Amino acid sequence: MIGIEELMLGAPDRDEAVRFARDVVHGLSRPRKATPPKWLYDARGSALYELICGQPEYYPPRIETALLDRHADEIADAVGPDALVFEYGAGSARKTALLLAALRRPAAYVPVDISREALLGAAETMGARFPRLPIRPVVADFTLPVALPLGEIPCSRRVAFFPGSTIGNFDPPEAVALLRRMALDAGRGGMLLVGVDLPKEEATLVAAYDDARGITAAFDLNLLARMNREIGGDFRLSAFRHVAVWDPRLSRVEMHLESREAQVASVAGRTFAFGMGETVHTESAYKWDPRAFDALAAIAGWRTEAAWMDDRAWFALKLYRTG
Ligand code: AVI
Repeated sequence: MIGIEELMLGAPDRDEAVRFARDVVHGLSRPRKATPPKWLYDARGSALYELICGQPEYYPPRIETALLDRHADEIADAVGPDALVFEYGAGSARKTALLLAALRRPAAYVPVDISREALLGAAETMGARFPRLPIRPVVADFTLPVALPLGEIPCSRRVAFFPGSTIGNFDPPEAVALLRRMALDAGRGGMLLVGVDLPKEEATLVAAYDDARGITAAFDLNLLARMNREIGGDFRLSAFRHVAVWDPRLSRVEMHLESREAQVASVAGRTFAFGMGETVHTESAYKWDPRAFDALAAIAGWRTEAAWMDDRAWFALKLYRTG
């Protein structure tokens, strides 16, 4: 395989368990229990997320893929030749193949992901698909500040690709901080192509995060199984249920694990009481009005370049340029 060299930035596995335990203890000690969504994505969580993407209720991947497909030439024209594409949280990188196939002579691909296995799998698939493309996987937690070694790779411009509406999983101040880091990584003349899920009818949104087959419920409950496995938890999974709610005031869908009974559970050497009906907030998925998202991106240093939307205005692909 040509051009795949893995770079390890950040902490090895043991430190990850320490960070997981610290986040869980901190999150379950709050008056309103909540845990950072990134811990949903262990190997099983990532596999379940892939299944979620195939559920009929979970519309974002289908619409985003269709938008990338339909507007590939316009995107390639706007980006120009010899661009380096970097991707925070690359995962399976399926949509990236569409982008790289559309671009003219892409200079390199730099996927960044916390999961070494997922990253190397994606790098191999992409290497087979684009044998002449230099691929530089970086193992790192992109939710923490990481300096990417992008300056060493010759290219005409750097393009951050952030599909899937993953930006919606960050509270607005965190989203600004992340977009700002992408702007710094992209540098002068850099671009950002980002998938943004838009507000819509409540029933559609709730169904997307609580599918009939229960895959999203299994994804959410897997967080408790992960705590049991990795940091000494004793949660009974049957004593909790997955709930998805739409908060129109904050324009976000929230995922919660709700305690079915009054109970006590231990994890990471600490004991926590749960009232009947009490919840742990495990993920938010903000649905951004397109103009409000432009304003958010502007705070982070991005100027609007172009946008593409489906007919129902459910999802947008937005292209920005550094100022
Ligand atoms: C990864 N992220 C964009 C998904 C979303 O839609 O917020 C995660 C997800 N959680 C439940 N379903 C999908």
